[in-house]
Amino acid sequence: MSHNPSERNLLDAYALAREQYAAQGVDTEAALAAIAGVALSLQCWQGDDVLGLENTGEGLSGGIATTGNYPGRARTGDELRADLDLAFRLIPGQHRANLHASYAETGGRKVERNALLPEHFSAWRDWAKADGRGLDFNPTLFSHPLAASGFTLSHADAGIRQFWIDHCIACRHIGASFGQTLGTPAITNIWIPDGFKDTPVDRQSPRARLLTALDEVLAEKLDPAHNRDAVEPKLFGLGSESYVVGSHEFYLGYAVSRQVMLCLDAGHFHPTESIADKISSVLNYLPEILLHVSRGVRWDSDHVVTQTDDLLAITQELVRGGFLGRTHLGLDYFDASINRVAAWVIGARSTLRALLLAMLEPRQELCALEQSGDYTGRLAVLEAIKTLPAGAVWDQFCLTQGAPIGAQFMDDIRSYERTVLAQRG
Ligand code: RNT
Ligand code: ZN
Repeated sequence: MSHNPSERNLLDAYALAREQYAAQGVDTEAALAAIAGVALSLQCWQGDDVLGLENTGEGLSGGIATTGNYPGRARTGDELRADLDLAFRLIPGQHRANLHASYAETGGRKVERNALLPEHFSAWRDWAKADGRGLDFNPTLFSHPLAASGFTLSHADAGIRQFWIDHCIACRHIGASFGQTLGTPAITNIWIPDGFKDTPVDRQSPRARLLTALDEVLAEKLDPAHNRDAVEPKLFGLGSESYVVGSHEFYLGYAVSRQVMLCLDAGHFHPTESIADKISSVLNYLPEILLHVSRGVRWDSDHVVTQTDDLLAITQELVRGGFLGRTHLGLDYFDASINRVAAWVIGARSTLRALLLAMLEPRQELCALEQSGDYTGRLAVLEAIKTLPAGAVWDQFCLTQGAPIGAQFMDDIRSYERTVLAQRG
């Protein structure tokens, strides 16, 4: 059905591209080696519309939402892992998986979130271990009766606050157990939905409570070889339009003063505000950051990531600034209106391609122009390089990694949809 270029043609195209880039002082082989070293963390929650495996009948809450009812949603851990396996096969490179606490597997027994243990994630851990894959983790402070008021770690009730503090502490231990077993630290990221729909009178008390709660969560020092912590700010959510306790300023101050990672989610700011410009700022004060690569359309809609100017601005910053080694890259979107496995594959491939594009810039030439004050020349080069044959280098990357070329991955997705997803009823 698809008309694939022959491998010979791809190799020829790459040889020409390599020469053309070399003429600009760009080493495509170095770029290919660099992109092969980038690990993206794939959000497990794209596979099941953020519903989790607790089977409590709680719908998704917390001011985030999936729309669409494409058939084939994963309903069990095994289904979700099988779907992820396919996605990983269709994405070039070696990548990580990102779990939420709501994906615990407790063998049908109800285990409260404050009592979760590493053993409730043993299937995930064994699965990751078998593939040499890293795991990242997130406490789940939504879709739960004790989050129904819209407040968790900043709740005015000390008992509810304590429940969520204990949940987050349990999650850090689960993250550390992943890191220990898998030999690569888990990034455990705390995002809470807390906020008000309408204008609050007291903006300070919830923030003071959140600060104290976070200090309790993070009190125990864990080996950074096993677990590293991140906090994720947000401007607003559905139902928390007027006030979010964990705002950007709140968490920026928190992260810097406590030296934990800040998680910058591309959808969590004003629609025209880019996280690209924040990276070089916050890295003056923090050793590492976490990014949630996402695509907001008019709001924090968590659309599948595509190769937009917004995405390119982020990847250019990471590469130009030499920040990749200090940045953990997670994908964060959830679309239930298209094939969910394809959603992972498309977003991950676009993110990697955008990174590769940034790696193919003639950095030395651009920096020299800028340093000499030749901003006309800088603009001319930045525009001219947009049509260099980056596609041939990307194809070469896919080829050497045994990943499909172009949209060829849809062949496998369609056959999986017929044989597996369609059977899920
Ligand atoms: C919500 C945050 C958060 C979630 C996931 C499910 O606005 O972006 O990262 O998307 O934890
Ligand atoms: Zn996020």
